[in-house]
This record gives sequence, structure tokens and C-alpha cells, in this order.
Amino acid sequence: MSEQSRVPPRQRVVKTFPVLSINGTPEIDIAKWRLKLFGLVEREVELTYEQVRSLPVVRKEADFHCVTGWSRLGDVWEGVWVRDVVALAQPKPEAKFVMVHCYDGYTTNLDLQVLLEEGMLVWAVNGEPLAPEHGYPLRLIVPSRYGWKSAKWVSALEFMAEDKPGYWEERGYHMRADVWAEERYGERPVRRRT
Ligand SMILES: Nc1nc2c(c(=O)[nH]1)N[C@H]1C(S)=C(S)[C@@H](COP(=O)(O)O)O[C@H]1N2
Ligand SMILES: [Mo]
Repeated sequence: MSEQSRVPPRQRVVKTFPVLSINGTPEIDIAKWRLKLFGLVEREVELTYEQVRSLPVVRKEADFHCVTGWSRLGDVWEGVWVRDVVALAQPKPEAKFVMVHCYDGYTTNLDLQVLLEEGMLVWAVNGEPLAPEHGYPLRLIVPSRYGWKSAKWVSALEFMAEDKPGYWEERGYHMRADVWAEERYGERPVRRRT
């Protein structure tokens, strides 16, 4: 795809990698770090960092689009497929949505199907470990959604039957956030970003 055709409407390409965090960078002790899968699952799971790193590794190029207007093209993310992590917990048939919880208190909601199709949990980008401010030790990447769905410092995936708004969705951002459909804002009134 040409560079033009891969830039979604009203986005501009940047070479920098801005940091957008609601609450700074949390301090994380990798020995105590866990990834929890809970809610509508057959088996609640708590993974250590080693256990995540023992899953099959995926390296995939994906663009990143922040709703504030910047897009990064062609980063190569290294991690695991969300689907390989989710398989360990076996979501119940009624699970349709996921709330992603993070070590800084941030949350964001996603369709389970979208997560299973394209979600990656990554620890490195372009051959370098993720910088702490970009989500080390593990962040989500969901390429077709605006960047606020790509949660940093992920701590848990909660499986739900009904959709529920996360941090920015509560503040007026779209529940789905598809970049090609320009799903920037939802039905709720928008509070100004700071
Ligand atoms: N845990 C957590 N994840 C987060 C955020 C946050 O504040 N906390 N900000 C989101 C927003 S609004 C964007 S655009 C991207 C930005 O990722 P970056 O800071 O690595 O550029 O992270 C998303 N994930
Ligand atoms: Mo964002």
C-alpha cells in the first residue's frame, strides 16, 4: 500500500513517538507483574511475565493512529497474539466484550472478536524493548482502532457479556474507535482532552 492510502482520514504522519498517558508511567516490578484473565471465562488465569514470553512470538508491522491526529507508519511490533493468551482462559460463549485494565488505572473496552483477530500484546518495537513510557513490560496493539484502545502496562483482561465504556469512552470517545470509519467520538458529550 502507498503511504497515502494507508493514512486514515484527517490524520498526519509523524516520525516522533509522542507519549499520551493519563497518569504518568507506573513503576512495575517484573517479578510481581501478572497478567490476569477473569470474568466470563471457563478458567481464570494469572500469567507471570515468563509465561507470557514462553508463548509463540509474533513480529508484525502495523501502523498506529492517535485520535489527536498523528499517525506512525510501519513500526514492527514484537509480542504474542492476544488470541494465544485468551485461549488459556477459554472465554464462555456469552463473552462478547473485553475490558482491558492497566497498572496506571487506565481502562479501555474492545469487542472480543476484534481482539482475537488483530490484537497483539507486545514488549518490543523496531527491535528495541518498549520504553517504560510506551508501556513496558506489556502493551496492547490494536492496529485498526485509534491509539487509545492500545492500552499500555496491561494488567488484566476482563471478559464481559455487555459492552461498557473505559476511561476515554466514559469521557466521550467512541466505543469502537475504528480509524477507517473515523469513529472518534461517541454519543456522550465530549470533555476536552488535556
Ligand atoms: N495504560 C494506559 N494506556 C494508554 C494510555 C494511558 O494513558 N494509559 N493512553 C492511550 C492513548 S490516548 C494513546 S494515543 C496511546 C499512546 O501510546 P504512546 O503513549 O505509546 O504513544 O496509548 C493509549 N494507552
Ligand atoms: Mo490518544
